[in-house]
Amino acid sequence: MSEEITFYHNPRSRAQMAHWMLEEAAAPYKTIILDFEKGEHKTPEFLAINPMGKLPTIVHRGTVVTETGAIIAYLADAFPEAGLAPAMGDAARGTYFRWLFFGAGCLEPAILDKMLKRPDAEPKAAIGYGSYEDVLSTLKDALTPGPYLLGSLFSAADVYIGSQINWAGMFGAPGLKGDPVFDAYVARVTDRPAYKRAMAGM
Ligand SMILES: N[C@@H](CCC(=O)N[C@@H](CS)C(=O)NCC(=O)O)C(=O)O
Repeated sequence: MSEEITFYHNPRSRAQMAHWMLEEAAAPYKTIILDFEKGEHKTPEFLAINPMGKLPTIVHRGTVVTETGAIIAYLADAFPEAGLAPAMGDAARGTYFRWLFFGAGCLEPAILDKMLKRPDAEPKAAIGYGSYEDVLSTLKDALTPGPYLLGSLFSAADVYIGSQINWAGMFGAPGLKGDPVFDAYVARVTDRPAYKRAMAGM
């Protein structure tokens, strides 16, 4: 079984987060770029791998992993020598999972609803992320004093949350760029060599 990961990628997509994580984990991988314009992500061959026809997608040891948060968490566990997740049994793993799932279940839908100018859904109590403002202030508290979501330990959760805060800030989501906590966090995580390698390779 090949140790090399096959990484289905498109640089103008969420796959950038997986790319950064592959670099952080120092994982062996080969990249296959799928061109959205040409519909390469909707071919029968790719749909047989990921029936959603979406990126990122990885295949490792014959196993398909989709969903950006799952890929990031999987890679942290598959390459433990990179030290990107608290060890099994460590209570900090609870905090780590908390922010990983917050990234997928709260931050991402809150950002997308805001950027797509969707009207606030009702009833608030049934909306998993509550409100955009609550999501941002919760994250701001989690990053204070920082420097990372797990305090002094940089983890895969920072790859996921940091990517989203960076991306959403660049595209003008309110409350991010210009905020001292988020600005310092984004500057810190995007200064990492693995981030720079991923962005240079796109
Ligand atoms: N829930 C997925 C979403 C993946 C996703 O929507 N990817 C977009 C690119 S950012 C995509 O592949 N879009 C192509 C399409 O649906 O046609 C995840 O978190 O990875």
